[in-house]
Amino acid sequence: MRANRVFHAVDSHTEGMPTRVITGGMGVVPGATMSARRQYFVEHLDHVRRLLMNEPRGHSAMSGAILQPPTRPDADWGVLFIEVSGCLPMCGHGTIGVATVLVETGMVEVSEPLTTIRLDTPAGLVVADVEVRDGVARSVTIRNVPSFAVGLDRTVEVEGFGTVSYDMAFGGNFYAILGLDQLGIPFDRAEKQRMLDFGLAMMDAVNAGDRPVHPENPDVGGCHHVYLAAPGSTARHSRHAMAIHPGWFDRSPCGTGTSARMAQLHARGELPLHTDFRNESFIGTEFVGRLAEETAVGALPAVVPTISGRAWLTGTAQYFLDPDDPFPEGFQL
Ligand code: PYC
Repeated sequence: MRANRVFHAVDSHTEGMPTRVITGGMGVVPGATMSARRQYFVEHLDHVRRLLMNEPRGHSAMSGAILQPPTRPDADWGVLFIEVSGCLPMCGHGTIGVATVLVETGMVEVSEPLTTIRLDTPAGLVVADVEVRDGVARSVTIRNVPSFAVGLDRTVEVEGFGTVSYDMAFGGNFYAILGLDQLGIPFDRAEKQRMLDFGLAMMDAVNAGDRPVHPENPDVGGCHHVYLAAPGSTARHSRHAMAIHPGWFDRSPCGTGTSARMAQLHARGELPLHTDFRNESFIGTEFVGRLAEETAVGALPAVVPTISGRAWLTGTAQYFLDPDDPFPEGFQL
């Protein structure tokens, strides 16, 4: 065996969606904040993301997180979120996966029945409350970054689909939110290609026009996620397919998407604080969200969401890069 890179990983899934947690082999990414480290990683180290997420080590819907020492004194660990799509500011299913891995591998001090872990993410501090029984993480509730609606009832011309109306909201990433009934596409896995085609065309149209940018962090911008709500979805229980750039669906109910959806429903006056919101993924798994308090981001009214879900460890691995490997950054088909 020859390797000029070795990465240590604990693999997990959160309600069906993988989080490959990189626990060693990365070193400390330069930067005074996790947002600055994310920027540095994107500019200088993105080949590591591609190696770990792309085929043959990953697949077309792969997702992961790189553990780092925190950059702030009130956090236990720093986290960079990586995916086939890029390096996200925040990832809800990834945070639930990271918290579960930290508890079950003993990388944090564990207390039962509740272990609180404070995570330094590029989008800000995220607190994870892990319910622990017999050393096992049974469920995780994260307190996400402030989430807000950017615009309601916007319209955009989407090539091949006509004029579409949507809401834009932020929950750690930006989400275009609309009902599938508007497109006449049934909520059926057999229709997944049509949903993806629409989602990607929608992202292009939004980013060419009303491209969203975070009011307090210009490095966070663009719409790469489209929340397609199933017919019959309500402000208490929503089913959806989440189309993500460059062309895959979240298997989990998407923590940042659930946060954005709750911020949108709150802005519409349909979801009050302290009320359960059940969000179902395309494969039928569920997160339960709640809005803990109102706040503001810049001039925009915002809410602080909590998201509860479960994750399971699926294995440990060391990923090598052989110096003769013809695909040192993997590939996508
Ligand atoms: O859970 O926030 C999330 C997420 C983002 C992209 C995939 N999952």
